[in-house]
Amino acid sequence: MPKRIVVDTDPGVDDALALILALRSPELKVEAITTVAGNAPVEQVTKNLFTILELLDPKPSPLVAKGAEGPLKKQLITATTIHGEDGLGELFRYRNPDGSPRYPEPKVPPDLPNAVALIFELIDRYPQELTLITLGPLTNLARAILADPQRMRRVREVISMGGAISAPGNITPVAEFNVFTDPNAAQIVFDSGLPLTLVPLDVTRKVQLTKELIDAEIRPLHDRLSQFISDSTARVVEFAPKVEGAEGVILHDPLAVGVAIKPSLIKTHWLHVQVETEGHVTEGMTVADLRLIPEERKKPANLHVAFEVDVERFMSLFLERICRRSS
Ligand SMILES: [Ca+2]
Repeated sequence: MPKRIVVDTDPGVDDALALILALRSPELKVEAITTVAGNAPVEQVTKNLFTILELLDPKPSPLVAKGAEGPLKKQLITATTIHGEDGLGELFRYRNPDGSPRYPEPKVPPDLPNAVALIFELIDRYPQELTLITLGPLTNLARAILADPQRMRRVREVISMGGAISAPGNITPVAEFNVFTDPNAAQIVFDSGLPLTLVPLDVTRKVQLTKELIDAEIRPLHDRLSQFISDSTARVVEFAPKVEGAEGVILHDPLAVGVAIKPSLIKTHWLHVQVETEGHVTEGMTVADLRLIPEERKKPANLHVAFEVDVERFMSLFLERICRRSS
């Protein structure tokens, strides 16, 4: 039976690829997608989600809810330098031959439910069955835990893209973007006792969608989705070497979805991890107790942290699902 999934996301160029992967994988049943401010403000990322859903047209269509407008305590910091002004590679630049926009404004329902309310509704409907995959700042999840910790214990598992354990950060020298954006939320989630697998930069940096792969595997498909992938990733592919020191789009969020599909893609360590919520130079740092001392002298572990990834197996899964021809 497929896993019942809620994806909490801030689309986002790599979020879009993660959603395509999730919605095209028979191992998963995406019950709902909830949005959160992160890569761009929540109104924009919600609009981006509907652009993606209109292209994919999944049947049945997942429920959608809109989440937090900003972090619990901080001002919102977006990632538009990487993801473009619209958070999705500046799709407004593209035109059809007749001059009309290639990506017209999607239809966003005016009365979307609240993300936390929808997560609660689904927990009540499917107790002990839901896997929450978080691809953005952990604000919605922290709000849900603060509002009703008992109910949240009925979540089966959480898989979160976030953090940098032994690897450098990507927004500061030590902090990863999702955790840095809302460190207080991340700390609440890490402390909550929920069964959480963290998919940090240590592994996500190893999986990249290069221009060569896009040109060889995706462009030749010549359908609307492959056009979307090559359009939405073009800006990141161009800036990745200069801005991120990467060879292409780093598949942070798709790897978190990959872990839900095939947990054996990663190897994890069971660790005690805390978030720096105050430091001037270390804010948003995920601090893991990696000391070589007896376990009983450390605080109890709270997270399964991915340290190794089978790059080849993930990339072939990713490309196989992404390149499936769509009508
Ligand atoms: Ca994201």
